[in-house]
Amino acid sequence: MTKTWWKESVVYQIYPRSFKDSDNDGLGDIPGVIEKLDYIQSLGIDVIWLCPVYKSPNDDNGYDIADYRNIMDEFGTMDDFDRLLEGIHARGMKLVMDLVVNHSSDEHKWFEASRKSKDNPYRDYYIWKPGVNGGPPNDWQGFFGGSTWEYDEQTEEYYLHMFTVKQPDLNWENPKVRKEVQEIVRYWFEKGVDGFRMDVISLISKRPEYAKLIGERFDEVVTNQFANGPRVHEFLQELNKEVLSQYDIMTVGEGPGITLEHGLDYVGEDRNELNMVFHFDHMFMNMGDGGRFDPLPIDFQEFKDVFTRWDEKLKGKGWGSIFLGNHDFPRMVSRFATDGPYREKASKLLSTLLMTLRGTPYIYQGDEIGMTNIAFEDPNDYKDVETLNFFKALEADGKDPKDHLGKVYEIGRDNARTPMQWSDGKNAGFTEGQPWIKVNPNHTDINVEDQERNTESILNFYRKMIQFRKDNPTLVYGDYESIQNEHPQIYAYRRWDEVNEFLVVLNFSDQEVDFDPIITGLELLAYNYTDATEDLLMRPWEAKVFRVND
Ligand code: TEU
Repeated sequence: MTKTWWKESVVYQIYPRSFKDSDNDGLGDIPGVIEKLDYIQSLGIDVIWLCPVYKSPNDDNGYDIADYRNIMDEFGTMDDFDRLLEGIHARGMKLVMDLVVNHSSDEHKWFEASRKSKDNPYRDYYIWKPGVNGGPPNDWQGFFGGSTWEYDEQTEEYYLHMFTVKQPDLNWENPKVRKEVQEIVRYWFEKGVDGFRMDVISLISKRPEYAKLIGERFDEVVTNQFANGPRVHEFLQELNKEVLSQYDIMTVGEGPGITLEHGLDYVGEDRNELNMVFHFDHMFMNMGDGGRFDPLPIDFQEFKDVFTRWDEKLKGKGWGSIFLGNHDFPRMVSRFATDGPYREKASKLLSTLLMTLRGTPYIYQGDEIGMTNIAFEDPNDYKDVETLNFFKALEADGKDPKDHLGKVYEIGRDNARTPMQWSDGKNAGFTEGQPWIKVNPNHTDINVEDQERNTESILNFYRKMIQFRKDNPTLVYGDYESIQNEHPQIYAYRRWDEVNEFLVVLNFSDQEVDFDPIITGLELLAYNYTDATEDLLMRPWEAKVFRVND
């Protein structure tokens, strides 16, 4: 397996809207990120992934781009961006941007031209179809609910939008669109950007039949009908050949619908497509029959198996990404562990998991201090378009969103979008103004300032674990094997190469567990209880990493 910088990197994801507000308009911004670069560097971060900062009407918080070469006014100017990039590079870090090119905003000039007339030169930049029997071209339902087709009176046709009506899908069949994307990517590389996270890149090639929906379960429809279309690999190989391959950069494709079976087609080292993907096997594993807002309990066995299966699949052939949350999902500690009395131990345990699996770890802002989910009592406090559409659908059904808030508490995207908790002061130190979304009241207990002072804090534990990973390349490249895989509370695994062998033992429960790994010569190196000993009587949410010495 070839060794490269992006395999050895630890990535920190910034959702700029909620990170740090420098001008007190209530929205985070680029100068706010600049203020915090020393903090990010102090964690041991190598790469920052910045969610979209381009011009946008913000129907989906920047995932609807109106101009790919300019910065959103609310976030600052291109000068601010240049200073950010300089500041990142000056600290020996790298910057990965978000590339959102499955769709643009309906306020992009291409779309404004496209919708004008059927013979407009930009018509084919998007996907237009005539209606069928007075209705939309087919019965597809989008990611945020409702038809994927919007009727446009000007030309009496429908356009495709897999997300909101303000996010029309680009037509990748059109070579001019692909050329535009190449030029956008080149523009940012020429500026010195170090890579891209590619939004829903698995969706760019549509199945030309636009056939009737093949099933009811949304995740199955995504995998088999919306994602992994017939030309996706051709398009990615072309982008790679024309632009990506000419720079020393990293790419990670966001891949709803990319299952184990497709993974290597995207990231196989012989494929010349992407370096990594974010698959969603663990993120969507608890989706019930009713879809996103019908969550089931987390199945711990399946959780472990997802990591094991992907490691097995990619080993020696491609590279993985390790993440437990981002701006689209609940807080990882609330979701996969516990935000009750053991929250602190549990956060450290998840950090241990992130830093000891094979694949590049991604930390989402705030997880390094153990930020938790939010539960707003008033539906009007929610801001995410996906949640708002869920409310609208309920209302259309004669239901009161208030009676269904439990689902939003469990799975809604705003859980991860409350402002970063810098201090116990006003608005958690995020802004002096009125924050665009309410701050989590628990910032009085959970905040950076407090954890900076405490040597045993979650924050300082992250610093240690990141350093631990860097000191031990075995944890990056070494082999992986799950131990006593069926254990109901413990996730244990070995990582080894010619130089070293490690055993990681994680107790995912509120109970004490007497674990016997049947391995001897264990030397305790990292742990989340200060008074930990070498035994394997694992206390609640206890995490231990041993070196195996014989
Ligand atoms: O997310 C794509 C995606 O798969 C999500 O829409 C996911 O299905 C959903 O959040 C689950 O509830 C990307 C971005 O990360 C997301 O923020 C955008 O809204 C979306 O694409 C559209 O650009």
